[in-house]
Amino acid sequence: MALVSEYLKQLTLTHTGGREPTFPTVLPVRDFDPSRDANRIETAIKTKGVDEQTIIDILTRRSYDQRAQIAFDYERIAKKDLATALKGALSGSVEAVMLGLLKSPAQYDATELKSSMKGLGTDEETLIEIVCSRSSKELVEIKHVYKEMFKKELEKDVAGDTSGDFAKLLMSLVQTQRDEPSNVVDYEKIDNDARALYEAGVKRKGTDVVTWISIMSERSVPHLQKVFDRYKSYSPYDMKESIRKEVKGDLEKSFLTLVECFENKQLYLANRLSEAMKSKGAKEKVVTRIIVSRCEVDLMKIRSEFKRQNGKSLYRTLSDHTKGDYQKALLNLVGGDD
Ligand SMILES: [Ca+2]
Repeated sequence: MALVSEYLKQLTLTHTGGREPTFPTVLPVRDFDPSRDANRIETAIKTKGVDEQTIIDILTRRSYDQRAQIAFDYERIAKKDLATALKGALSGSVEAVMLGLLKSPAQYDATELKSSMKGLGTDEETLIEIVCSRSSKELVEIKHVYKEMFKKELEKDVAGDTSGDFAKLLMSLVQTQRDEPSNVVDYEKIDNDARALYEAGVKRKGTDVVTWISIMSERSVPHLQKVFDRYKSYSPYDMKESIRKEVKGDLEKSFLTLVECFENKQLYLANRLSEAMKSKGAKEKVVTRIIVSRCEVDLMKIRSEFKRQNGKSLYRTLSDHTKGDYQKALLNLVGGDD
């Protein structure tokens, strides 16, 4: 019970200022002293063989705002940039986690998007995960930060790296035209959209993808949840089955990701984590990305969905699938066992 009340207290603290409620596992530490932390990190970096433990314990137990203050003080004290110093001191997966933590969630997502489109070939899986699972508010901020960091429009990079209907869908999502949720339930519009989705797909030969894209990228999430429910009164297949029958490849994956996120985004991310850990050669990048990007957003909810779905906690599963400093860092970010 003590844990529940602690959690509710944290929720109240983070649920302020008209922002979307968050369900973080990483919270600001009390009695925060950025220059003390910066000095401890500098000592840890200079220690022979590097004191990784201290670096991990500090950076995984501060909020992003606090880490930014530490980075600021570090630069003043050590006369060099913290990210550069960490690159020299750490390596591999734990380095990726620590560098990720120096970025805000939007900066981190922007960086992941950029690297998914870098060089030859595109990492469509990452592109789909981020673009299809982030809210409009998150995407607006990601676009802003993307331009700041890379001096290019996210839209332009996405358009240059994808093609066909897949490109059209991603572009519509990146343009963030989604309605805000309304207090008024428009039953006529729900019925019209459900019928339009059916007529554009299962009812006809081929698929009118443009209609699917416009409905799924412009309507609010609560509206779409009701549309997919209504959809079942027109179509013999539910929306996800219809997507599997009508389209293939990256377009199919994107539509499925969207529908899964409309239904329960944290369950989608929990399943991504679970699959990434099951897959041979453990997809560390996926595990790192989800935990780092969501630890101050909704990782607490992802944790409960994970436990509900797998019967085993995220904490225990990570303990079994990772090791060393990387494991320590992830377990700190996950925050506890369920
Ligand atoms: Ca069809």
